[in-house]
Amino acid sequence: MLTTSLCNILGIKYPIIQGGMAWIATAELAAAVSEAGGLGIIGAGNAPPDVVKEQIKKAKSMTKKPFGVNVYYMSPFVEDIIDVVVEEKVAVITTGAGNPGKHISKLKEVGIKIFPVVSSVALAKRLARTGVDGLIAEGMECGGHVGEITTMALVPQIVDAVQIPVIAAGGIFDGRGLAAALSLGAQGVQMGTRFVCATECTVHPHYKEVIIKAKDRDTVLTGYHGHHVRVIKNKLTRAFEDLASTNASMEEFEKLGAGRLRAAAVEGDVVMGSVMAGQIAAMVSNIQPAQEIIEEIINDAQKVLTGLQKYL
Ligand code: TUI
Repeated sequence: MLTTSLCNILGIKYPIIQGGMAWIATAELAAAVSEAGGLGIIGAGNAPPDVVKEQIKKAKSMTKKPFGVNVYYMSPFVEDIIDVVVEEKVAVITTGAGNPGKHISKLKEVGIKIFPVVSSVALAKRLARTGVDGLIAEGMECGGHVGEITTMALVPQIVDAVQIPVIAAGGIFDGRGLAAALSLGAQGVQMGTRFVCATECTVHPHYKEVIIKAKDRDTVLTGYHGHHVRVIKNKLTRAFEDLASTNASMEEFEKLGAGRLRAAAVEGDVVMGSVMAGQIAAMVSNIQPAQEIIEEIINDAQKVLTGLQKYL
């Protein structure tokens, strides 16, 4: 059986975490992933606290297994979201786009585990000192907001820099990816793009179709001043390129980007919406139940790891 320290810390069967994608990772997906033995995550994004509370209650009605919430630190509601996760005593939070340091004692008081996302060694070291339970090392292969370092280079550097469990994210699709992450010293993986195409994911069907059709070079980094977002190429990304060639201001980039993820994920506008996805989108070729995805990955990782022993 493929288990790691992450499974013991979180009380889960398999070391697989589902990415907490804003507008995409709803209670239905989170509950399905947790029911299948992984850790499902509700993406709070910029949602107001009452919506997040309702999502948590819905997930609790669908599974008795642990699940988590991703807290997006750029949200205007971040303080209220922390209050909601504390009230609801969710098992774990992952955090993105900011430093959860000031909330750690409040979260720990009610036994909530904290796994911040990091994309650099300096931030990993800083956050490890605040007493978090583990770190999610996100490589630049990921969809959405990304750093500058690839998963292959980032994970071993962070593993060597901290004493807490590290979860690898970015470019992981199957059992080979899980086995590779474990080989780099990670205690598990986080996957976003593959779970977007889970049957239980409530994202608009057009979003899933675009991921299924994507080929190796179909994602691109858009953004400005070190703020990069990986999305699938479309009319919107070409508009971003045109804007970049005019030396536009940050405000102009923000105006063009506003509301685009919701447009793609909820309305299904995959032409002028922001279809965030990782580079492994090219490997996603069908829609499968979360349980099938997880079992396939675990079985294949076990085969890969046993196969490797022949060469040792
Ligand atoms: O956050 C992400 N990925 C994202 S966020 C997003 S877009 C969005 N749109 C609407 C609503 C909500 C979200 C799409 N993808 N990844 C996690 C991540 N966080 N990667 C890097 C970081 C990060 C960056 C800076 C974490 C901390 C940090 O600074 C902390 C400090 O104190 O310096």
